[in-house]
Amino acid sequence: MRLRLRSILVGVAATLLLFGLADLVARLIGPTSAPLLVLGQAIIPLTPTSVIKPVIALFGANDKIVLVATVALGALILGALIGWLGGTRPRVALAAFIVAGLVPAGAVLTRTGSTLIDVVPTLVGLAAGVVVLWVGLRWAAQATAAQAQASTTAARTPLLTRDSPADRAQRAGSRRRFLALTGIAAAVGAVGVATGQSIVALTREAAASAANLVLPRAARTAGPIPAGASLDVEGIRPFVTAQKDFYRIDTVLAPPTIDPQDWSLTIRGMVDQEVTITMDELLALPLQEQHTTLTCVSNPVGGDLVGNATWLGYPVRELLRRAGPSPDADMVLSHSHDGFTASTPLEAMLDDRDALLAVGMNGEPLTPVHGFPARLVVAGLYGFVSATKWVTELEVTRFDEKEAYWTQRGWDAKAPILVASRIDVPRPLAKLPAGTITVGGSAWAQTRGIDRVEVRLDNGDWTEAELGAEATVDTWRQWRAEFDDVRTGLHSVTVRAVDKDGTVQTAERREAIPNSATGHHRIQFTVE
Ligand SMILES: Nc1nc2c(c(=O)[nH]1)N[C@H]1C(S)=C(S)[C@@H](COP(=O)(O)O)O[C@H]1N2
Ligand SMILES: [Mo]
Repeated sequence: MRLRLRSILVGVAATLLLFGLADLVARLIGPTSAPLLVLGQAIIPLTPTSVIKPVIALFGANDKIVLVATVALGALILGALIGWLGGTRPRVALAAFIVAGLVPAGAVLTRTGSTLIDVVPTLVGLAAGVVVLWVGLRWAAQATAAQAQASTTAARTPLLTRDSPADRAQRAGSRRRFLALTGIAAAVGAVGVATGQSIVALTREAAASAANLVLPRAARTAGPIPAGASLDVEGIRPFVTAQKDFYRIDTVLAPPTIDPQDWSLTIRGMVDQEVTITMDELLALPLQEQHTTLTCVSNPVGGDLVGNATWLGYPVRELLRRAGPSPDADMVLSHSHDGFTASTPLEAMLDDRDALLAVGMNGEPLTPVHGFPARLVVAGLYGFVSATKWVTELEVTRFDEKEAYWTQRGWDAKAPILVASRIDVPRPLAKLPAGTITVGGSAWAQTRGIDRVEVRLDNGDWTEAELGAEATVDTWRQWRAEFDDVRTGLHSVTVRAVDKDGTVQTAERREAIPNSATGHHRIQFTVE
């Protein structure tokens, strides 16, 4: 093995050890001190829109795994480069490793709410990494030198073997101890990353604190969901989305752990008086239930970033009234525990759509990933401008004064949900028996309601689909259609919806930024 290759191995092993050991130590101190997690989290707000956009479109809710894997890969590559450098300049490599290791340490320390002890896992990992790098680079040089000496000796005196068994043993020994060092360091690192599982641990921790909240009954229940809202189509997405199946989009690797007893919401800014409400106070208010479909602006045409639930909460309007918003204000900038913000038109929080400060979802407390202990739900607006999870503050302000998280990154400041529809069955590229083909899916135009859904086979005429009963104008509607005697071969089916304002879903293909993707969902299938 060449020196460069050995040095690269040392660099990679030292890096793996840094993160893995730190992850293990973080289990004792608290998962938010794990450098891999903190580094991943710190990078999210810095990631350019041009990178986020395709990642969300491609990976959806798996974007977090992709992010952490990318950070880990980046760190390993940097470790490899440092090792490579160490082949000739070990001191420089060591300095570079320490400087690079101080980046996660700094990220841990500058995290809001972190204390000095949180940096311990990173420093332990860094110290172990430094030792492995330093010793490993020396041993790599010795193993290589011994090898080189052996081959030059052999080359100079091809006939006479001056290579004694003692020399050979020493060479093998220096190679062996080098391999043992890098192997053990890499193994400890890999095991640490695998068993530390800081993200999983953090999510579990948050779930445990959420399990204790008992919700009161609704003072005003939502009307029952009509039986006809669910159509009998095999494979269609259920009308109510279970919390565990509900899409998740946010900018945190793991949800914050919030004790409901410590939570409060403050309304401030352009108001007559600041108002703060605690969880006990909120739960003592007459809560109401509401069926509302939530939609993400990043949902690609035909995508899954949409879900429907029955929410339990208190109308934000009533809380805003207590504070008395200024007549000059036109926006509510909601802030979350983790620093995310959303800009919602003040009007949408005051009108009769009953924007909710929600604590429950489908009869249970919110799960941590969906905003425990409280979030906003505002019908008719994409989640990024309305549905703040872990909400802690409503700042009454103006659109010409403040910008929300995603608006600063190129998305619109106001984003009403566009009329949209999706085909659930048949699945793309399904193979179907000849005869009658059943097509089904859902369509939504929150606050206006769906007027009709139209489908067409191949390039045929648009025909009207059968609609499921409407629960409210704020929920999606299922639809189904049948095509008889479809001949064998490849076909396509296309869907479009029309809302009750008469707006026809546009066929124009547009990307998600700044205000959601558009275009008709079209799938292909084969009749055999
Ligand atoms: N605190 C916080 N709230 C947030 C977000 C976020 O990143 N952080 N994302 C928003 C976006 S973009 C959407 S689409 C919805 C998604 O809510 P869900 O994850 O419960 O489906 O939450 C919104 N609320
Ligand atoms: Mo979103």
